[in-house]
Amino acid sequence: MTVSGNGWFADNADGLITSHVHMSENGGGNVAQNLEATLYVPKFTFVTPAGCPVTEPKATIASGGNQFTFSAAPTGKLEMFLQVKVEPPEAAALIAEHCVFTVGNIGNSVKKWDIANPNGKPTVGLNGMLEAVVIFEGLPQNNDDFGWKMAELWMDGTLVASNRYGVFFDKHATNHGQSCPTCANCENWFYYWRQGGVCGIPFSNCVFDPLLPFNVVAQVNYVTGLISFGSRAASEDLQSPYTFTALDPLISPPLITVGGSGKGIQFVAENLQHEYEHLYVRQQLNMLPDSDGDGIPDQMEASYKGIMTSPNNPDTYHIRFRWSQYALSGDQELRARRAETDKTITLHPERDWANPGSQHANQFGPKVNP
Ligand SMILES: [Ca+2]
Ligand SMILES: [Ca+2]
Repeated sequence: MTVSGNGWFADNADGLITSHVHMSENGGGNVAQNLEATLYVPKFTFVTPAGCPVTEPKATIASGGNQFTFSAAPTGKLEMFLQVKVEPPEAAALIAEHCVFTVGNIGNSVKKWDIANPNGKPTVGLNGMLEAVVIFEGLPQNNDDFGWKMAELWMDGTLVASNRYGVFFDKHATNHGQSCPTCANCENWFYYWRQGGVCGIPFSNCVFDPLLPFNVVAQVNYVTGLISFGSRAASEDLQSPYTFTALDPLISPPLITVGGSGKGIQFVAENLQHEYEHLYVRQQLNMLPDSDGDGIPDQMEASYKGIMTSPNNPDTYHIRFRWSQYALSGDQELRARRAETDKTITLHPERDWANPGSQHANQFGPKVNP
């Protein structure tokens, strides 16, 4: 006898099923003498989830997926339709009673098996499928509660099949359900990326503001130091980097290129560095003169952040040709955009569980280094 499956059991005419029968060459064992028994050596293969969620991410709602995302409903739900194919298919109905599915917990999200699948007990589907539906209600408290999980099928206490899958949150939904320390109705990316230390969002002096005008990605209040992010602070700037031209022949070089070009968590970090830069030069103004009133003190105009601007021209590189609001502070905005490429904020794409995001099939933002 060759055993090629990953479990076995015997079935006889009286319906007796046992997975603990011992066979020997001369017909011994504990199957009653003179009874016919059929020995099954079933093979179990996960159909959903299937494949590697890291190297072959699939977010399909139909069977075959391996990445699952909480819905955007006020109480977010994550539903998984678990399927294991049994070969030979006729064995599925015989062993279903002996099998149970398990799936990983998702923090404090509430796990509920479908009424047809108490405690993960499978039902028998077409073509030898063992199936179960499990639902998680409510998003978890912590960023690290998302991520890679394992679905398993056990038969009489023995693990017979397993497959990894990923759990994600809807990036722009506001159903994290937790009391955000600064803004309870912030979008999920803001809550979880900050909670999980994914891209440098500070716990103090930083809020999500849903009322920011569409053309304002982020802004800083110079009096309070409060940085406000809008929904688009986690998107990308499709036009950046930008090149500007100084018409003053004394300025070198005449062309300058500034601005980050990151997406997702990297764009958040770039926006943070941009606003931090505005705050920094404003603090210098408390001590230093600023003849042209552009927010860059006179003595910093010559070379600060590797940029030469005129102490007598607030917009040396004519940023106002693109954005008129910077006519009186172009030289400061130029430095803030240069700061976007400082890259002094550490990014953790391996902790980004947003959909779309760094690790999702809907890939957005920096990928995890192999
Ligand atoms: Ca100045
Ligand atoms: Ca200037």
